[in-house]
Amino acid sequence: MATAIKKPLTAAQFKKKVVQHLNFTSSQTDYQQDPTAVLRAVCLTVNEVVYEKLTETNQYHKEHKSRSINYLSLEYLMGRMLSNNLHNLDLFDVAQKAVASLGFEIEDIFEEGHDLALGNGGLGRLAACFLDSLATMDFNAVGYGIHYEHGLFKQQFHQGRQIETPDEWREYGNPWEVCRPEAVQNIPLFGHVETIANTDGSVQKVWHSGQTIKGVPWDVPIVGYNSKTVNVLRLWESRASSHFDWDQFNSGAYQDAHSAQNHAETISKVLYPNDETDAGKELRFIQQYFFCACSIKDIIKRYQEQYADDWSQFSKQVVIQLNDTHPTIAILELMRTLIDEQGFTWSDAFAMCREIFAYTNHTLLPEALEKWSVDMFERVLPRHLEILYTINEFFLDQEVAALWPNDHQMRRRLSIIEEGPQKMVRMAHLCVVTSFKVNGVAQIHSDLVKSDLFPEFNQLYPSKLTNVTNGVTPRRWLKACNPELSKLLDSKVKSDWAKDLSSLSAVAKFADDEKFQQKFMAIKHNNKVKLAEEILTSTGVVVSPDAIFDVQIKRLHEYKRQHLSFLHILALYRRLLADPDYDMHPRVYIFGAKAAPGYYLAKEIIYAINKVADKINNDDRINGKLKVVFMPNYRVTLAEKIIPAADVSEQISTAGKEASGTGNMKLALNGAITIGTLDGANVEIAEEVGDDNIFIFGNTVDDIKALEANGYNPYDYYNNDEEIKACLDWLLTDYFTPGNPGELSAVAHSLLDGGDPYRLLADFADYAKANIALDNAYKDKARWARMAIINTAKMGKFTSDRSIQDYVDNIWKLTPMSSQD
Ligand code: AZC
Repeated sequence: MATAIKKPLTAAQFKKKVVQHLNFTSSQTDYQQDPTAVLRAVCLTVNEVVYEKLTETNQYHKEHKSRSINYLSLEYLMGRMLSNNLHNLDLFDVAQKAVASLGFEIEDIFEEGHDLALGNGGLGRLAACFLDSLATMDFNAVGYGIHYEHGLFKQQFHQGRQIETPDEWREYGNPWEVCRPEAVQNIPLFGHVETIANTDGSVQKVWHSGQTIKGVPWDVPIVGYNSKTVNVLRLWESRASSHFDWDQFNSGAYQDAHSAQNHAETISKVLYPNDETDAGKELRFIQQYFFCACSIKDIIKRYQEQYADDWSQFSKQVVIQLNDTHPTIAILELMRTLIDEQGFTWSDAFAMCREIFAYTNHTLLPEALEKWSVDMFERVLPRHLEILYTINEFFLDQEVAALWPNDHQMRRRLSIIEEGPQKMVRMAHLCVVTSFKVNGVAQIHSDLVKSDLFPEFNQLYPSKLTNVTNGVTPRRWLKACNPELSKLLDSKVKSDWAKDLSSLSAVAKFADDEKFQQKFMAIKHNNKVKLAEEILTSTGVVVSPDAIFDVQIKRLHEYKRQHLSFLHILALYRRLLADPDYDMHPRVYIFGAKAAPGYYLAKEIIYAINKVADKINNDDRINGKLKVVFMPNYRVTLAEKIIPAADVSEQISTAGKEASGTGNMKLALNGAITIGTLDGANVEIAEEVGDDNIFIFGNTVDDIKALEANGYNPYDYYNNDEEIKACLDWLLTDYFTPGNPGELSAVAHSLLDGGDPYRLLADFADYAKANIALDNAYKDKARWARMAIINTAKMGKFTSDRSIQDYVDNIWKLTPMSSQD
């Protein structure tokens, strides 16, 4: 094991500091009944250690002039920070003791914390895992994003329907963030471009902006696990560049005096709750520009503190990763700065950008490939549009024309500007043209990026497109969320598996050891007991921990096919009604998912699941063999409770649609068995655990293509499969919605007249078959235990440390803080 970092505080010292903070920072003497005050004091105590390390980290990188990775992401799904920070600093036991001596359980203190939910789903959570790994591996990294006043909405169910309420994560402040007024930036918007002719015949462009917004940075420290590093996540908040109009206020126009301020502050007000789809709003476009411009200015400021006006080292010092196309405008902003403000020629500026930017693609769904109208671009960022045209001209005339001379079709296809009734800017094209590397997030996805999404770009730039398979941090997703299993693994694995996840393979040799199996499954059972209590509290449904806990947790989307599982639940219910002795091990289906507020069918799927759940959970005829719960407000904190208790992990997207998935990795790491299609990272999980330890079903990418080539017709399945027909017809009756027939018909219609766009009916029969195999496997306790152990043991590949190492080796080329000095 690597030399452990010395514990920074004893329990007695920790307690003393907590009490000091209670007394002197918060003026709280009567805190026995106030866990919130204790939480705050504990966080402030931890921060003392954190900020000292942050200063040392900054110092080190300044002295060593370390190259930095700058991760630009519109989303970060951090979850709660305290437990993770305590584990990473090796202060967990210390804090637990200290808090206990104050009369509190540490878990109750955690429960007082808010999730930092500044993201939607996989992409945002991936960014959070990457920050954890970068700090753990001692790399010089800054995450840049937006300091949303409201993160992802909170979800409640009212009579089965999703209700959204605003997330108030920092209504009363957030102990983890610190404002940095010394790094404020001013960001211009709108206006026009003036062309000035110089005496030497050259021209100069001057952008006269129409408005300026102030960007105020808030830094959230990112603590590495058992490492020297504390990095920062810098989140930009928008404010009016000048304070409200004092004269106007004094003259009595109170509302008008505030209006500029309101407008400016709207930019960082809310996270767009869309997952995968393009929001298509000017505000979203301005959000993107605002945070990119702030970040580029900040990156340059940090560089110039060391190198002043010597730009020769810039591309050696800085690499910028674009997390999806959302931060693409950063490219144009850097071009603009270099040309208009730093006197670069166009070619030098472009060459520099091509050394600095790399882009990660997270989805093949066409609706998620961002496009912005040229008109809007011109209105908001006139100078950037000009620069974009010059890049496009160079790209088409020099590069496309060289490979495909006089091929107008090809020019049209590859152009950054899409011609049509409304001209659009294709952000992904700009990314691919300018970035030096473009990666997909799992092997199958990266292959499809090359073959189906960008085949011509792959021809044009043969080594640009590559793969980096996603990963998850084992600190949060095993050590912190599943303490009992972590202890069991500690007892069998010599090295620190949380930092070297492949060392978990050592437990594979205990997969058949009866005693180990018992311990492993007893821990799973305890976790299920705890989750059953949580389910009772949040849904009122009683579930038995002896049942199979079958989990599907992710954003609600048709391509993820929650409705495939739903349809199968209907089929099981029908079988049980027809034959109360139908042979199946009792199963609890546990869903967690938010639907984008404007996504009609996703919301109908939630409603349908809730209505069917109501009926099934209260039906005495089936002897509790089947239960269905939809846990409200799925978020990182809830995932941390569900994942350790899962027996089965549903990863059932249509092949070719889920870029990677990361929940699949977290669940398998905690000993859940996957039932899944050959999609995303499921393919690699199957490779690691072996075919005997996973239930793969359904059509492959090629099968789906073949089905479609023959003309896919969902009625073929409806008419030929009696069970499918009966279940879909059932949804048209009032069986689940007494007195209101047809209330659940939207789901059925989408699968029939709607054309079943995600080919659910084509996979239904094989899914049902795989479920029977799964049920049989569960009935054999030793077999199931073996499978679960192997899953945990074989997840080494899926640590985000491995992903980060892949990025470092193949894309970023960084060196870690040396472990010697
Ligand atoms: C997600 C992908 O859907 C998921 O498969 C992948 O694991 C994850 O990114 C991380 O790479 N994509 C998104 O969340 N995309 C958007 C636009 O939100």
